[in-house]
Amino acid sequence: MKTLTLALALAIATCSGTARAASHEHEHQHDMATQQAATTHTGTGVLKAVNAKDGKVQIAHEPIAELDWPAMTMWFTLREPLPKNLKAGDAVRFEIMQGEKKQWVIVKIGRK
Ligand SMILES: [Cu+2]
Repeated sequence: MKTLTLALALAIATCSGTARAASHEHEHQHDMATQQAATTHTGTGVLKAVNAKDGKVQIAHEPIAELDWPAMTMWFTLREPLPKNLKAGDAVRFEIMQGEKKQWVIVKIGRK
């Protein structure tokens, strides 16, 4: 586990350094082990709006105790395209993790 933690720390350090230097969209792909080691948080809420072009969704989410977040409506970045069966108005359950630029990224989303 120590090796994995070190690898993750190095990956994060490398990532943020590159992200700052590059003006274009950062396209580095993490390997599977890194993704699974990163902390995700689960939330539930209602899908309010979808911006497919920019890969973002607006969700009125319920409180997320782990993050000390109250209920609120906010935009999240999608790591992958939104599943085709989801649309505005649907109750959803989602998993988020903090991205390289500190934005919150949905790594998994589906109907609640
Ligand atoms: Cu929020």
